[in-house]
Amino acid sequence: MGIGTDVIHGGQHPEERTGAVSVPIFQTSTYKQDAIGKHRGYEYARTQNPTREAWERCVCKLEGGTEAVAFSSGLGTTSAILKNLRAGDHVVAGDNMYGGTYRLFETIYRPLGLDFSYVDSTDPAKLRDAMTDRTKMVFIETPTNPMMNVTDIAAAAEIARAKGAFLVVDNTFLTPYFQKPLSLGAHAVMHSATKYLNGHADVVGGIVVTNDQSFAERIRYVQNAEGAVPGPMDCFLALRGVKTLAVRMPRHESNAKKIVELLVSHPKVEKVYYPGLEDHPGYAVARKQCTGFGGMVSFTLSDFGAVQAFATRTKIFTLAESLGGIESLLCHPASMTHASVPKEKRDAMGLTDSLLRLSVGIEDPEDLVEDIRQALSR
Ligand code: P1T
Repeated sequence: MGIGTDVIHGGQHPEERTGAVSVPIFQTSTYKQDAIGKHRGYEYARTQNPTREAWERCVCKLEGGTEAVAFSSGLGTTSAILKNLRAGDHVVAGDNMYGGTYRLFETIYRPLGLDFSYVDSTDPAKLRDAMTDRTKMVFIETPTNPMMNVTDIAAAAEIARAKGAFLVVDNTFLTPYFQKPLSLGAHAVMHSATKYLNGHADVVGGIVVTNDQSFAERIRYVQNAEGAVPGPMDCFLALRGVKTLAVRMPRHESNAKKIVELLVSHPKVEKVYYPGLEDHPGYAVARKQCTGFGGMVSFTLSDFGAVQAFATRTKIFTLAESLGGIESLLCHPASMTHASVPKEKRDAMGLTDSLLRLSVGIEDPEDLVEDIRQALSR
């Protein structure tokens, strides 16, 4: 089946008793057991919930894995993934990723004994050099938030596997509509489902998909033992949201391309970061491993003053954290999503105070282009 069919039907079937076409919201914390030791596969809702199972099965199908495990946020998912490691283990991570992921690594897991190295993973040689005998995991975003750096997933998988390490790819920006990391050799792919998967800016959630049996068993165990599970209502909303993924993603992308066209030709814009631009350093790799470039665009203006002014002038693009929803958002990463990354580190990767990030929504493209044009011109 194609992905346009799988987003709607993947892992779902009409409900047994009534034939309800939409998966019901099983809003219950527990289940009646027929006798001691005799239940119907459902004991307690942290452990099993039919709405959550449908959400997991659907995303599992989309990413082409064997098991998907849902959590109450993207960071909750990353945290559960790290629970596969032990004190003393080493993780090689990309030098640019969501600021909250960096904060989780540095302020929660480093004090617990995990060691992290951050490298420019767009260069396979640098990735290879960072691997040590203690490296158990390679963790990358591609494209990255917000610098849009592209890592060759197949090359990263080969490097990780050669050392017996696990490759985790955060696929939040492109979704399986445009990129399928498991098919390129990653062991696990994760999402902030808060973003494109749900797509409507009304749920916080996360999910990881794998085709590695022992990882699947461990992460399912962590889900129940630690308990950062999504509620049935959120799973229902995410399941409803993902049904339109195959309609939304091409529109996000075509709208983004129109904005990029304007930005690259505008005299007030200094630099545009979008992997679909032929002069983007990751263009060739993106062409090879993705079927599209997505709806995220970053760019710089002359200085922080210009950025501040721009952020107050847009009428459709709303200044807010988050991304991947149907509505267009504007973010200043240095003070918002990446404020927890030290300034020297931010500046070194180009994440300066002059950088803005756009999550291009699915509104009418003419309106979006006009909004950016008028905000730049005043
Ligand atoms: O917010 P949460 O659902 O916990 O997901 C964290 C996360 C993980 N990975 C990526 C690539 C992300 O972008 C995020 C969250 N990002 C934002 C809130 C943001 O505005 O960038």
